[in-house]
Amino acid sequence: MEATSANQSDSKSKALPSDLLSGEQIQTVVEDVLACTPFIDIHTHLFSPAFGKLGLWGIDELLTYHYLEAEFFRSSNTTPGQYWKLSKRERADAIWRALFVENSPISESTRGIVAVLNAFDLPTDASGLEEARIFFAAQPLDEHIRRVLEIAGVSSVVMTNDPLDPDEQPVWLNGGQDHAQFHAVLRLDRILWGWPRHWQQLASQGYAVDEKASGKSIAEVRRFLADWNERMRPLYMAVSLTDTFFYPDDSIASKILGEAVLPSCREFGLPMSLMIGVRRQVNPALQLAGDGVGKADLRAVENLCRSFPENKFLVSVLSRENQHELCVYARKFNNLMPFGCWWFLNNPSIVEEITRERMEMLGTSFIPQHSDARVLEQVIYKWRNTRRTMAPILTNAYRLLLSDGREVSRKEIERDVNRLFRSNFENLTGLRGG
Ligand code: FIX
Ligand code: ZN
Repeated sequence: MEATSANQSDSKSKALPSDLLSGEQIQTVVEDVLACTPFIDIHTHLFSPAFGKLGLWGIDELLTYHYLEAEFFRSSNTTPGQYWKLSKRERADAIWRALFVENSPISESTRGIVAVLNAFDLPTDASGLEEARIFFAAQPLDEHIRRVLEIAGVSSVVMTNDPLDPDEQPVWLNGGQDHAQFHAVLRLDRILWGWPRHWQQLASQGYAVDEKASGKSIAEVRRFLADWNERMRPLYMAVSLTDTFFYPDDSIASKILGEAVLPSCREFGLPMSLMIGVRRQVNPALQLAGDGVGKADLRAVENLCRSFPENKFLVSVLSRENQHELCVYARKFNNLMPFGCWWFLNNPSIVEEITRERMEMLGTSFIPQHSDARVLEQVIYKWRNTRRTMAPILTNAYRLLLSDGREVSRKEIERDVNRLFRSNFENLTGLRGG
């Protein structure tokens, strides 16, 4: 429902106190408040410098992002087999040629690259690749991180940290990281749905667990979580789950989730993030780009929220068809916080649809977006798109409020934007000054 100009003129007739806004003024103020409010990026795959090569940045990483690889294979005769034999630089060259030279970069992901190059005043036309390489190679990382987050309007990012990742583990076992703009999350995919392949890793670290997660296994998993909570100081625990995920069922994942993970979350005061709806490796030849989406049975979320009222759940669902249900469940359970337009949903047309619906049903009691950035500079275009999409949605909401008979002030808009992109998450995690 769009606010019409007729009722906006009401405000013109009577002189408004200085802090109250006319219908015309609302858009400019909304855009300004969105631009001035530093966001907390609650889910990324970025790493602070302490993690060395795990942290991806620069033009070759931007071009070989799995979103672009998926698009590359649609616009090139190169087979995945041939592509994976190429070096990172050769892959980037191939993607640049196919998506930025031989075709117009009008998809959300290709436009993103153009926006990043433009943010650094680098050429965005077909000849721009070499100059971009020279520019990024010359950037001192710490300063570059600070600058990129500043351009993106992001005060801090939340990482995705896997305690069983052989590249990450040594960093945490040797003191971890304390970068003020990078926060940790305890990601539990390998322990929950990856148990059959990974329980031995826990056993080799001295935790008395077994394949069936029987005997002392649950208590030992809790001991493992306590050790890593101490080591990582995570803001929440997290897992991604397929479209076939259900709770409760007789799977080991269901058992560990209900008997170990959620009790430990309660003990440490941590929310549990569930990202539901991926269909893993529908086309394995594409590797990271090979995952798909499926509609999930969200009664699993209903059962979890009802069965564990003391637990806080941060939930994002991948299927467009699950969005309305998630909103309705959030109206039933205040321990459920919907967040983000995840992965294949992170396209302006779909973000707009989901965000309008959430605002109509939940007001400002949800977290509209996360970037899911895998390469540092991606935060620049992903948050630019989010602000661009949010502005007309918020403007319309306030204009409707005005036409329904209530004045709107800049202070209220600042409070609401702060809640959507900061305090909802801060209150959920206890993060301060993030
Ligand atoms: O599970 C996840 O956290 C997903 O976001 C990733 O696995 C996925 O590959 C991705 O990058 C989505 O944007
Ligand atoms: Zn992710």
